[in-house]
Amino acid sequence: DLSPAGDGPDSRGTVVGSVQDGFAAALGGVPDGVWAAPGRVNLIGEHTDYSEGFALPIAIPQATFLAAAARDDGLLRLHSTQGDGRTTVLRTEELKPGAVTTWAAYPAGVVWALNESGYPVGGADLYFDSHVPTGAGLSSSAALECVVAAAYNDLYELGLGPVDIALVAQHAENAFAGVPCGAMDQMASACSTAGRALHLDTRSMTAISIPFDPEQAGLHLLVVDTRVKHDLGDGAYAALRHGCEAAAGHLGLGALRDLPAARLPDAVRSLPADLGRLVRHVVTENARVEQAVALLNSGDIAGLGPVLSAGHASLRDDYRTSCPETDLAVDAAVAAGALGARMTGGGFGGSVIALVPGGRVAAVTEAVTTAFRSAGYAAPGIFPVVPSPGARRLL
Ligand code: GAF
Repeated sequence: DLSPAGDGPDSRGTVVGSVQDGFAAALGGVPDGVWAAPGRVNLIGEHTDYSEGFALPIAIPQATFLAAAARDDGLLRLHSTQGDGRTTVLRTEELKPGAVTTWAAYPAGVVWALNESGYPVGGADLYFDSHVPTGAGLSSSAALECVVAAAYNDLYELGLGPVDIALVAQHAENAFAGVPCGAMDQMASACSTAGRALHLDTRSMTAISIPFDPEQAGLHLLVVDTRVKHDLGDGAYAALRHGCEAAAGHLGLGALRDLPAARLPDAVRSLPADLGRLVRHVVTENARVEQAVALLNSGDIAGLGPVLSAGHASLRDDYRTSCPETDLAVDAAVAAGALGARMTGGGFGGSVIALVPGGRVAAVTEAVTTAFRSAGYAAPGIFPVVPSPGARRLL
């Protein structure tokens, strides 16, 4: 189990030293380097990436850190600060989908995916310290995958760019760990830059970074971790993906991305109700990404608020991936002065983001905490995030 080491932003200097020390104690010797890859929140564009649509994520300060050294004997030795104290030892040539069922499937999957994708790589000693909360919808698995891909890229001089790193990481998650996710999380973890959001087109896999500095506009982006653990591998996510693919098939489209907004009412009428509401979410959500991008490009960050709230309503009513805890966090945040709020990530629990004027941060935090207490829910984790850099070498 990789539970979070802390909720606060990482102190880079401290973490680099501690993963070097952890590496020496658990695996022996000195690492060749230290890398980091972040988790993410998605501003808007949820459940669109497997319909070849658009998204607008940012990387968050919470990252997974990795001290790594190449090995020339084909062994892959994996150890995590958040693990059970044991080192997982695998042989790279024996890796195959389904063979690893613990957290180690994500890093081992990347090594397998590199070899599968025509990048011959060998073993390594890998020591992890993850500061991305798990099961919180903040992409802890993408961070784990991307940090391994970034380290291997340097250790084995593969010459991969950030998009290549993201796609290898996604391949690992899809084919090795067996989770049918889209590419948004890995693209956010691999390609983000500080102070910017990533306008993602998941058909062309282009990622254009646009300035996003809420603090300059007197605003804060708060994350509310509802503590309701979500799990993309539990079947509900795959069912949604299949629903979108089936709807596209009914409509004679390659992907829902290709349905123009003007044809939406007819398309919804022609489909069974369960598929129609999925289509309505995807088409309107893609439009909300374009709306949000236009707002950011014109410097109107506050204007994002209503777009976030409209996105949540669509996930709650049409896509049905919210849950009572995320709905309560959104409603309480908005009632206490947030300009807008929505669940972020896969849903069925996980986290909410809220765009909050500086003067209302304390009130929103208090209101959400009180609402959770009154409802008998576990205390949420509430913390601010800023747009942070993607996967990178620290040492
Ligand atoms: C999860 C998936 F991993 C992403 O690919 C994306 O589909 C997201 O849910 C929903 O937008 O994080």
